[in-house]
Amino acid sequence: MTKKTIADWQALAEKELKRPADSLVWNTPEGIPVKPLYTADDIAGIGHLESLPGFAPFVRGPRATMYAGRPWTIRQYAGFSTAEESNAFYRKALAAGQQGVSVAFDLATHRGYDSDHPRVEGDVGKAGVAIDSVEDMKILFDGIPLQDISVSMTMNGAVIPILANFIVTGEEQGVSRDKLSGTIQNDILKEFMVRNTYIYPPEPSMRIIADIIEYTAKEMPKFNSISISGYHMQEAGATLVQELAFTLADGREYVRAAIAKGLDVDAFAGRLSFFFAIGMNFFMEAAKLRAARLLWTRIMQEFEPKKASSLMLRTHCQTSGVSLAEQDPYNNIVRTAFEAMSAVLGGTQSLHTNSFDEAIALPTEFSARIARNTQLILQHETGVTKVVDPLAGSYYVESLTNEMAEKAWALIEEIEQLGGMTKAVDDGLPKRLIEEAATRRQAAVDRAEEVIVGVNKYRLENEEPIDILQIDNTAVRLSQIKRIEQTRRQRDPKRVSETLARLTEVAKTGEGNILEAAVDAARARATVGEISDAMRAVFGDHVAVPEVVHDIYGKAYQGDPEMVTLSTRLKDYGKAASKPRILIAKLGQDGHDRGAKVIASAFGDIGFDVVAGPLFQTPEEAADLAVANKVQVVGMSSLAAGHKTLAPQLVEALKAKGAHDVIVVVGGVIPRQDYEFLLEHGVSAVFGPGTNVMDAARSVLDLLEGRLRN
Ligand code: 2CP
Repeated sequence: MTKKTIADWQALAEKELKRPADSLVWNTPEGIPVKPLYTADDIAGIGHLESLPGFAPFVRGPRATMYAGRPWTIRQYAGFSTAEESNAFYRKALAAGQQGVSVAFDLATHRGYDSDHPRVEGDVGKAGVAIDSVEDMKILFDGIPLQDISVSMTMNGAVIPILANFIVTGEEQGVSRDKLSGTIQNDILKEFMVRNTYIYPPEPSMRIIADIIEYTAKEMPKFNSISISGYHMQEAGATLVQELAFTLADGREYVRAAIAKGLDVDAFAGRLSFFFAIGMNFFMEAAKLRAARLLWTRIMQEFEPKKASSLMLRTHCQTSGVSLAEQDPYNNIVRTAFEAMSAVLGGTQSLHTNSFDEAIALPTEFSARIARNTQLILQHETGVTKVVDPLAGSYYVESLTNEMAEKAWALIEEIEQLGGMTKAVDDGLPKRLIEEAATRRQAAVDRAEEVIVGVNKYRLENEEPIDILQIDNTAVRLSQIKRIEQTRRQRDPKRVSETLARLTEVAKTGEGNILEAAVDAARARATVGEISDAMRAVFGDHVAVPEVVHDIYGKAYQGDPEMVTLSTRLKDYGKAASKPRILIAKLGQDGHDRGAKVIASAFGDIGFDVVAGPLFQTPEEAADLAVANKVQVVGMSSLAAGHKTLAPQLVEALKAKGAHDVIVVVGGVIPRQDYEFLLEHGVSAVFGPGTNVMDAARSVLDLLEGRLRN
């Protein structure tokens, strides 16, 4: 048989297609043209192909035997309501095959407020467990032996009081801190970019991180001091290249901060860990993890470490939340299973698989079981653990690994030109690029150019609502307040104020370690809020200026008849009344602002006058802003389950200020079960997950025109 060439293949392909083979190229949001065929030519000359697992640059995995020696850790992120309820959930999960604990804290805790603080009324116990002091933390880990089970804690803003409480909980369980294993997220740069659960400004926040790295390097050798996270970037709309580049650039910045503090790179680098999202682009996600290891080794070589482990990227992964849909929710089980497989083929060390109801609410015990079992089935039934890095040598995956690495490296270099990630974050470039990507993607989904089964194609006519977990935040708040009061009664007030004063002093002078001082305060039973305030007194609060990108959504719809009709209607309305003005409001401690930003940007392009409100407002403050800006509509975006408390309060606050005619609409993660409640409490429309932005804009305009007619 004669050897066939690419030209032969192309000719045959075009005969089959009856059009050019190039028309099959898929241009991904990363700017990578994915061809229909990859061959040996595509991997010729790629440097990493000869590498082996366990050796730098670790493309094929950080351990020599990978899952054949020890499978990844099944580490499901969970937490809700009170410490008692979350503890019971963890114990059941561990008994059913989960291998590590991962704590989700509520937003009040994240932002350094005790449960009795007036700003957090809608947030207590909602998106995670409420922790106010060591007393709560002890209950959270009751019966969970901290010398055996590793614990991950997703905490960034209030990282000091939470880690201090964990250390003291260990002590009081009889486990000294050198035996504690686990991870603290402690990644503040991405908070300023996307996740928004910061407290202090960037500079003192970076100092806190360096102090934690110093303390854990000296005192907690089994503990990972940081989980440098790209997850939230992808959730906020970043492309995979952006996620990869910005995460590694963040990592480089933390290494520099620790070295600037006088630490030897080998003293801490082996305990830096990472965290990535795994979305639906199956092969590209696996390639991303391989490229991440390659590039991290390259970055770390600059610091000339002596230990091989200092060059090694170890990572946790979580399947993508944003890829889940409210519509036809059992599809989410399938999505998650594919994403999990991709994470595993990419060589993750630890994995969380989302539950199918997570587009709507926190998982129920039933959905959490399916999510956990997805991983157990992968580990025990599919055979994927038996062979190290089975994708190695694939023309496509190796080529993708190389291309992802090259593209991400170019972006990392751009960040360097700006002076590193702290400066780039300050300048706002990464945030802007991510928001542009998010808006572009929303337009692609709204236009069904990107298909989501059950949402913009193959949609069910009737959806049966599924059972969801509802948290009674008022009850949780009252029980937390009771325990805070009890703790305050039982502690020695002099010891509390002395330890807090010492913490403030360390924060002010820069002499001593902040975490060490906070551990003393936690031992004395100072609360999370008090420890946070002791530092707030010196560092102040970070206040972000809301900015919105323009002309992305509008461009995608340029000339589209749907857009033309809507814009004309808006102009006509403007002539009859005034240009429709909408305030996009974020209330409570919910910092998830992708939805709000995309809506603000798209509504602006469609023709609304948009006021983008700041984060973390009380209903009262949002109503003031609405009145001051003379808006006709307030669009409240809620992604953290506070809507049943906060939306009615917003409606009442507007009325109290005489703004009876302002229309309130609510969008975001709102379960269908809550629609009636919201409508009964003065909300005019609810836009749940998967809402097409053009449809939402039309509905708002319908409401405005209705008001005009009445
Ligand atoms: C691993 N080990 C092995 C092998 N593989 N030993 C022999 N042969 C092998 N093949 C060893 C490791 O060296 C390690 O020991 C121990 O087994 C545990 O393995 P590991 O790979 O370190 O796993 P891990 O303990 O589970 O740690 C994984 C991570 C850690 C990634 C390093 O940082 C982690 O667990 N991260 C989780 C982060 C997380 O859950 N985040 C939640 C995000 P040594 O330690 O002695 O070396 S919540 C997300 C939400 C959305 C949010 O943020 O808002």
